[in-house]
Amino acid sequence: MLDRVSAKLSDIVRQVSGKSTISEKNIQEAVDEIKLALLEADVNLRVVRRFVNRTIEEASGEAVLRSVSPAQQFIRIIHDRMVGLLGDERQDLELKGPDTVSVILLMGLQGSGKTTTAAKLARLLQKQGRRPLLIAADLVRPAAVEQLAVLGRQVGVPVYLEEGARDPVKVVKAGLRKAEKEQFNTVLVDTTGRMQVDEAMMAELARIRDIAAPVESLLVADAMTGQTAVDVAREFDGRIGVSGIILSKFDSDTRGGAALSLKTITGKPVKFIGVGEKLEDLEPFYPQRIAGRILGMGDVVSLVEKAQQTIDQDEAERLAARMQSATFTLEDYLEQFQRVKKMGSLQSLIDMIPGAKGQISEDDVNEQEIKREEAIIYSMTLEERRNHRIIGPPRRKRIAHGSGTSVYDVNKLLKKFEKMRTMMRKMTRNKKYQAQVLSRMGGGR
Ligand SMILES: Nc1nc2c(ncn2[C@@H]2O[C@H](COP(=O)(O)OP(=O)(O)O)[C@@H](O)[C@H]2O)c(=O)[nH]1
Ligand SMILES: [Mg+2]
Repeated sequence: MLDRVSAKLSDIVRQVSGKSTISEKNIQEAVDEIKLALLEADVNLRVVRRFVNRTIEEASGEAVLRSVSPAQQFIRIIHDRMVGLLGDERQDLELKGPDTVSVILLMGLQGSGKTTTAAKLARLLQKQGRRPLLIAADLVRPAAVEQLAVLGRQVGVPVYLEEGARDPVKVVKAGLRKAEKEQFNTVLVDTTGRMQVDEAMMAELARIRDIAAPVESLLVADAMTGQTAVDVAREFDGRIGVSGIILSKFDSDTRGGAALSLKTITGKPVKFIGVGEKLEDLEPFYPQRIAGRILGMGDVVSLVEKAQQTIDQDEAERLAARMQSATFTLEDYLEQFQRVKKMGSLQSLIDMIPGAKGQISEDDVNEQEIKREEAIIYSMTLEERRNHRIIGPPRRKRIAHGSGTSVYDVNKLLKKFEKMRTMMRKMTRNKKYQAQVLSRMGGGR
């Protein structure tokens, strides 16, 4: 994934990190190298210029040059800018509540991965407790309907299809009626793609959009096509309206041109990435994590962790506020995992909570365990994540089944989570303790 651009940029970061002082000249040199790396990665020229100007502007300030750790400061700026290119905050799907039908329209060029992504996304949403229905509205490619039928079967999501149908708008209408009648609350519409953006495709999509009134119109764009993906996104947005982008084939994209240009050029967030051909290969897109990966933050952990702490300051403060109001939920808990991954070290989670060292064993935070716990929480509905108390035995069984774990694992996680909450509640009664936690999380700086 993004191996080539990452190799270049992490090299630059490593070089900078070895310096004890930084001059305007060093900054200019490093920025020039980054500029080359980005251009080679097929990042849009406008994006590159903006990145360069802003980085120089921020880094040339006296603050950096006079700073006790100029290299760290500078790398933090590069990191922040990179996160900005990728879209800042994670943007999730904006779906309606479970009692109304939310339509998700999937569009894109032929071969971009629409049909596969429709099935992947349906699978993911079902795991989150929604009731998805797939509609086969690509009637141009002969095998497209059959392809979706097979994929639907594989992920266990029903597919609405009409053999030999000619009019996709009719199919979508009928599919929506079925959804209403049978209480499906999330409808994913797979549509026709062409080799290139053309008028017939746009007209058909516009008709489908008008009758389906989607809450999400997602463009599935092939990451490997670089700037073409960006141009395609602009055209679809101009004509149909795009609410978000799914970057498919991210696993094969070594350059990163699309990922790094899309947000700046189109203003549309990347919401998911396709990371393989298998049906579980769809991941939420986390700008911070990808930026970390691109810059090879894992390799320079010792140096960057400090910088990272500053970056995480807002996050830490928000979290601390939640601890104080004792509303720490499984969702927040899940967020901690992302944070741990981002920082590249599991121990850091334990270290952040004073007194946790004896209480939470190393064993509680091994990679395997984290993966399992993540799977378990992903298999919960939002309601369950926000209020774990409602998770009784039948729900535990369902969650265990959905996450491929056992009821024992689910029980274990819930018990551990309760223990953490209790610990936090104790903490919140003690002001000095709080300050200590905050500072360890980087919030006190
Ligand atoms: N490696 C990889 N292949 C993908 C990904 N998404 C889709 N594909 C492959 O891309 C090809 C085209 O996908 P398809 O869903 O039929 O595209 P559509 O024409 O837009 O519906 C298939 O061979 C998929 O397996 C992905 O994220 N990674
Ligand atoms: Mg298709």
